[in-house]
Amino acid sequence: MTYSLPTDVPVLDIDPFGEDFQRGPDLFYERLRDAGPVVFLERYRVWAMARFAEVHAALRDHESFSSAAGVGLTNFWKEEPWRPPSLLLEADPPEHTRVRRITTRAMSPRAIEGLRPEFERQAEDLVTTVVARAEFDGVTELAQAYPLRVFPDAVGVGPHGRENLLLYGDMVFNGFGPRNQLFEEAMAPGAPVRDWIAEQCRRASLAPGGLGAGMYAAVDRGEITEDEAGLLVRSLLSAGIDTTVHAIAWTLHMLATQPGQWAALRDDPTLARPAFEETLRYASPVQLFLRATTREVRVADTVIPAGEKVVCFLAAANRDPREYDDPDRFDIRRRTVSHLAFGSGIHACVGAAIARLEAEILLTALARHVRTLELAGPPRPRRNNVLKALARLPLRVRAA
Ligand code: 4MI
Repeated sequence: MTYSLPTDVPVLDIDPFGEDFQRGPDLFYERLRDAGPVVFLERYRVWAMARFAEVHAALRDHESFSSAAGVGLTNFWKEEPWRPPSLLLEADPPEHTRVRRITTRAMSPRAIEGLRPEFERQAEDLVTTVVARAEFDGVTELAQAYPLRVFPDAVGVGPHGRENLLLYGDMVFNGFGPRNQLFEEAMAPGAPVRDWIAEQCRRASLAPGGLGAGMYAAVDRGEITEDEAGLLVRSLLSAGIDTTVHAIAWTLHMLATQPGQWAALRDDPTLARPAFEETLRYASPVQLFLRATTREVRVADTVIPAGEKVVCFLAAANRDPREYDDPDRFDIRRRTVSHLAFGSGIHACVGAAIARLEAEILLTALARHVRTLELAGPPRPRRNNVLKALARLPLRVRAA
């Protein structure tokens, strides 16, 4: 079969799911932004936007840019998804609105603030342990250990088998990409992992009072079905671990490699939240998501036809010099008013406040207990189809 390429739009041979790109995306992002407000990626035959203004506008225009065809490369209108679609992430209004309301309510500011005492206890415990060890891996011992303790507890998942959450997260985030080697390797653990997740999503598995039980409370109010509640718990378990793991890992990375930034946080722990926010802008964990056009959509001077997938490069938008002053400078005192790491519009991250609470508490505990923070060896990136991920982050700390 031969395809024609669109005319009047830059056609690029960049592969955002390839090894070169994932090893160092920054120059690719610059090329994508500079090529124009909208480009066409030949290899996957998808459209793409990498500038802040266009990505922001597309995320807010859910009527033109649908999520119901999936937010990965697979177009659910044409191809089979690897798992039943998420009711939240991979849905449009009005279906999305009905279930989004339930998750928003379960994660109200009051409910989240209620998590603080236990989150603080766990942070204190973990930070004391790593400080006593002096050298440790920031990825496994802090960035994974902390969310893996506090988040499943908050959802109401039992203590056993939590390693399955990381294996499942690998499936979810590599599953947004093409069926490349990363995709296949992530899916390899297969049914045992997916069955474990499905089991945790059942009403009987979830501790009373947790976020998971909150989804089933909506069943009892007659708002959703038992199966829908299970899928909403699946969303919590899909979205709630890897994203925060790598956001925290990258915050540690930035602080360990920029001593002035670490010193600023240590001397003023109220910079914990701004430090996390600046990391989200600078090293956005979710690098990209896609939308699908529901009709012909004009972007700048280009008309994208209906039914087309469009890559929204969140991470590139967050480094757009058209939006940010000196965007490649990491500065925790920068007052970032808005970044797109949590998305924007009706699909904006429903768990953002929990991620921020985890980060604030963990970084505050570090600032209190640690005097010096530095690399104890070379960090190792971890390839992933959509996440900016770290495999290893050797750290050395001296106690305060
Ligand atoms: C932004 S990451 C993410 C969000 C939602 C889901 C998975 C990943 C889901 O399954 O709903």
